[in-house]
Amino acid sequence: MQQEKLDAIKSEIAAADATNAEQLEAYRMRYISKKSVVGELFAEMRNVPNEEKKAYGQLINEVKVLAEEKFQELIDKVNNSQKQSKSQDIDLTLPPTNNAVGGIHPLTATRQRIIEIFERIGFNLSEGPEIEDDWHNFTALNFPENHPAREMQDTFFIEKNPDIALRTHTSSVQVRVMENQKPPIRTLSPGRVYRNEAISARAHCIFHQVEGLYVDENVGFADLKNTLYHFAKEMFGKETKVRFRPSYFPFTEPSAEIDISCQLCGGSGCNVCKGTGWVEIGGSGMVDPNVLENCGIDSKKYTGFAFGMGIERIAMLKYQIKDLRLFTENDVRFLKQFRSML
Ligand code: 2NL
Repeated sequence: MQQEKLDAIKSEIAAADATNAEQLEAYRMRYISKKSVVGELFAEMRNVPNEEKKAYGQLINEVKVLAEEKFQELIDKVNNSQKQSKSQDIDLTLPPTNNAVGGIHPLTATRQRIIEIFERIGFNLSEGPEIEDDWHNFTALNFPENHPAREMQDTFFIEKNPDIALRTHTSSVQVRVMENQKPPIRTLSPGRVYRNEAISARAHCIFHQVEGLYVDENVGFADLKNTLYHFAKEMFGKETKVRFRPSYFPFTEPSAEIDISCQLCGGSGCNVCKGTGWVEIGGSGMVDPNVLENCGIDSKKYTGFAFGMGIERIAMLKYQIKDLRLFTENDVRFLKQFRSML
């Protein structure tokens, strides 16, 4: 009698089918839930004599496993058929959804353009760590111990080990190049640098620099000037004028700031150039012989020039961007304006 009942339930389960969620639920109510026929079989356990309990338990457990396996099978079946019917629902006459195509970030575009200009005149690229030691960021570059120039570049130090800092310029990369290579060296090092500054429209604690270094026999200030003339005209247009203003850096002697004629007013004076007709794009100079010697290069035989520029600054001048914070805020209204640069 019992066995017949169980067989009947088993064949019912084997024959069960479901094509939608309601039928699935009906199956669950009939074969899985507490009040289902299978549930009832378990409830009947208490009327079974003790000596038969074990055998009965095994039998009804088989039914339970069967019911559950079938349930999973039906769930999979209904899910799959829903997927299929969804894919059949596609209306091919609808206009396509707009695929948002991104653009090149203005800093990336500016960096790439600078690299392109210098690569064409024989500079290669070099990279180095953003976490630097005192030697590569300061000492090799002729910053004397306790010299105020070290404070000039509000450095982020590691509190526990003041020998380690976030690089304040990419000159550290060029120190590494000079330590590891022999002249002639013509290298360009773009990269991220860090200074402990309050963030404003004109300053940020994280920004980007590109530095160039040329070391060989008979490199002179005329080479420096001509290289940067060439760069300014390629980057900003051939009408651009360049002037060098005497300056000071610990690692160059002599040193000069690089100015170009104002892009906005062409030199007649406006609020971008504060009426002077000139805007600064970076600094430069002849590599101090001490720096060459610190890096294992014979300063009697070799001379070199170097320069550094802020990539944000170049991008701001080129695209008339008034606030440095725009580069890092990732406001799409700003970024969208550069979408055509692909
Ligand atoms: C600036 C000024 C400069 C350099 C960077 C340099 C590197 C070595 C040796 C000597 Cl390894 N000099 N770099 C030289 C002069 C100026 O940057 O205003 N940067 C934004």
